[in-house]
Amino acid sequence: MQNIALITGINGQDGSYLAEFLLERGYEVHGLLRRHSTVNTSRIDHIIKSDYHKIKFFLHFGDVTDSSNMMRLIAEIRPTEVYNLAAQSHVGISFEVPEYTADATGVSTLKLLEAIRVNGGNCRYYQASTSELFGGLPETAPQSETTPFFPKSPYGVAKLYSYWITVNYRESYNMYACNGILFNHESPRRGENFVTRKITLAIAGIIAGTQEKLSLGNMNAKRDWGFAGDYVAAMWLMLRQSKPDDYVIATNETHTVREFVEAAFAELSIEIRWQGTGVNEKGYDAETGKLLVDVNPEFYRPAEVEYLWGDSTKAEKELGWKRNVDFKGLVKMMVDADLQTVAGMTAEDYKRGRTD
Ligand code: NAP
Ligand code: F7E
Repeated sequence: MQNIALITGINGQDGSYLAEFLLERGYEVHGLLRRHSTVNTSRIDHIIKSDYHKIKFFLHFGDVTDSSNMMRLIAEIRPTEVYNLAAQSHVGISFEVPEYTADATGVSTLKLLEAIRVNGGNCRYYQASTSELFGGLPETAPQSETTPFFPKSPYGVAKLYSYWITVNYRESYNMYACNGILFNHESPRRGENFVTRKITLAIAGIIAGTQEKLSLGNMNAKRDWGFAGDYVAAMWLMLRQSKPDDYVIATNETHTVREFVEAAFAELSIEIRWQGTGVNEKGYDAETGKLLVDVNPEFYRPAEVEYLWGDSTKAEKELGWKRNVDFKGLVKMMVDADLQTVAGMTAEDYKRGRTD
């Protein structure tokens, strides 16, 4: 039987890696794409231009907030697997657009599950749940499938609804529906306003001479950062089990935002010397004394998740999942990619120039 996948959020970071992963495994892949006033398919253009397009890879205009659209697409495509990745996924911005976030990140999950149920309910369903569900209980770390939820943002609260409605449809209608509780995962395709990509893009801009310094918010926040390419494999593995369940996916390691900054500059052999605390904290090039990093309270959030550290023992045991890229490898991959695109050089070129 032909495996047919529908991916919502196909042009997002994870959607693009998942589409590649499934196409390589012989799937027919359908993706939901929102209409924009300018084309925003840069993460999947290489697939659109490949031999897969219109033979194994199909794009459909749609929006997860539109239930009639979901109903029709499920009826027409008849997917064997649905990966629901679409969301207003920025935690900070969810405080600016809380109601829309509730619709797109929360209630839309119900619309998609209902479209699947009404159309027979026999496909396998993956829900993009998140470590932001754990949010506000720092004393309970590392966080696993049994850690209590306490979201701290409109995004986290919307995802909490999505998590429970997925469990509810599994229990009420015997649907094969799973929650992947994924901790932060990054890549060179990460959106430019998430902190890791903001850091690596700023470093490339500083080296290219197009940006003066990097301004950040809370540098004490701790995150468990993995590589998005490793995490899409876990999504697929969740839908291969004899019964549906929920799994934490994480690296089991945590770092502060400040440590990410230090590690990224270290890829260019630049050591950061920190001075001051809070809004007065500044990071200087230890060798030249140039100001490279400062704090702008504009990037603080009304409520903050201070400490995320995942325990993915269950996924490792039951799914056989493991990460391939470690923290240092991830930082290097992102710095190298942005340096090449923005400054047209490699880290080695830069380091050679600095010592010449
Ligand atoms: P992303 O890069 O922001 O991608 C989000 C995708 O959702 C984009 O394709 C976006 O399309 C689409 N989308 C947004 N609103 C939509 C709507 N109303 N209708 C249809 N499509 C819509 O996010 P990501 O990092 O790939 O994350 C994928 C999913 O995993 C998200 O649900 C996110 O919340 C969740 N998650 C992410 C992480 C992480 O660390 N990356 C961790 C845990 C969970 P446009 O381009 O049109 O906006
Ligand atoms: O922030 C701090 C910020 O926006 C990480 C999403 O994929 O992962 C992501 O959510 C930390 C926070 O990711 C800046 O306050 C400091 O503590 O990169 P982020 P996030 O909020 O953890 C989860 C798992 C998801 O599910 C989400 O969809 O970094 N921080 N200074 C900053 N963050 C940003 N964005 N920009 C700053 O200037």
